[in-house]
Amino acid sequence: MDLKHAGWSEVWQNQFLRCTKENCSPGRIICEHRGAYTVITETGDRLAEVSGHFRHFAINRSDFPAVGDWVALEIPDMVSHCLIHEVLPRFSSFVRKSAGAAMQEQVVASNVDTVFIVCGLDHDFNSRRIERYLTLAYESGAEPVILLNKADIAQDLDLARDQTESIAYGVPVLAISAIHATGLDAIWHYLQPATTSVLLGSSGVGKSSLVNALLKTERQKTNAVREYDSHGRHTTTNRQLIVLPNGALIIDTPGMREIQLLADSSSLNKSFDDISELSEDCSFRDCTHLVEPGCAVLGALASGALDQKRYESYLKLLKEVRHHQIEQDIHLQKKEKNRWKAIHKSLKHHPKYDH
Ligand SMILES: Nc1nc2c(ncn2[C@@H]2O[C@H](COP(=O)(O)OP(=O)(O)OP(=O)(O)O)[C@@H](O)[C@H]2O)c(=O)[nH]1
Ligand SMILES: [Mg+2]
Ligand SMILES: [Zn+2]
Repeated sequence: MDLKHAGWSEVWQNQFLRCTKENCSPGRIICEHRGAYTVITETGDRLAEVSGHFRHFAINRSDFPAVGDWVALEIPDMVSHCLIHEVLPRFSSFVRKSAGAAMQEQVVASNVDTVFIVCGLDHDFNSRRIERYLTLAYESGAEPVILLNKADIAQDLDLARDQTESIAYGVPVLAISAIHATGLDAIWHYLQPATTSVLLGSSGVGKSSLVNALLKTERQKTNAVREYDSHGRHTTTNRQLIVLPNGALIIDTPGMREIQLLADSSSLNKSFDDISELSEDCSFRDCTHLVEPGCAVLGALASGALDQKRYESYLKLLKEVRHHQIEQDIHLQKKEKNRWKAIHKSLKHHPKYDH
């Protein structure tokens, strides 16, 4: 396959030329299995694993390949697994905290141009969740677009659209119906050949249905949601990069149960543009907007200009951002301590320092 169809460009070519390992070819991760990956290469789709050297030097989970990554890999012959030696630097990545583990970041999708935040206009609709996804989308470096799916069964489509637009400044909000294939033209605008996008959202919002509508085939498995609360059944179980007929690439993902914020305050300020603008008028530069006199945010809250629920949501996410910052600092301190330990140990074995 010509890798241009998978998004390969001169920029990637230059990155690839920097790889030190010899006899490597470029490839793009299109699917992640337990410990193995499907990779698009010039000679077709191949199964690959990371090399022993790679595994040895990987520190975080996020160092491992993720769907969307470009990698340098060794293709031994036509039957054996390929060996991944390097992941080319990502220009954008959507990262979440993996369940359970402390400070383990998991890359959900990388090198994406557009993040589609998909909501279902059934019982799934939730402004607070959109704010959370938006913050993560800003953090990823990709452009967010909000898709309000299931417009065909929406009780009040205009209200949902207004509510969404009021919390997502300047972010495109598109109402669609995946199963009736309506509103898709507006989506195609973002799906240019060789660009990559990712579908994110809770289980059951219709991400796989949308992929099928774009492909005009039932390629992805879909499943009915629970009637009383519209919760999905976690039908899609792994992330997959799919090539659309026009040459655009789209990543279908499993619905996420909970997403914790791994973001810094600048991404939060982007998704809460209104609050960040207000805070410029606070009397204190480091105002927490909780109790301070002369706080413009509290002022707007009192006058009704700022919605109480949005304010609460902001505080909640801010707390998570701070928590993440502290965890990261501890992580860095630990890493630094280990580095010095290793240096001391090697110095001990150095003849000059032998006592
Ligand atoms: N009424 C209506 N139902 C839809 C629409 N899009 C999807 N659905 C239904 O919603 C259910 C869930 O759709 P999926 O595509 O499986 O959802 P998903 O987001 O991929 O879910 P996971 O793979 O579990 O994360 C299915 O029964 C779909 O038929 C739509 O536009 N309108
Ligand atoms: Mg799915
Ligand atoms: Zn304030």
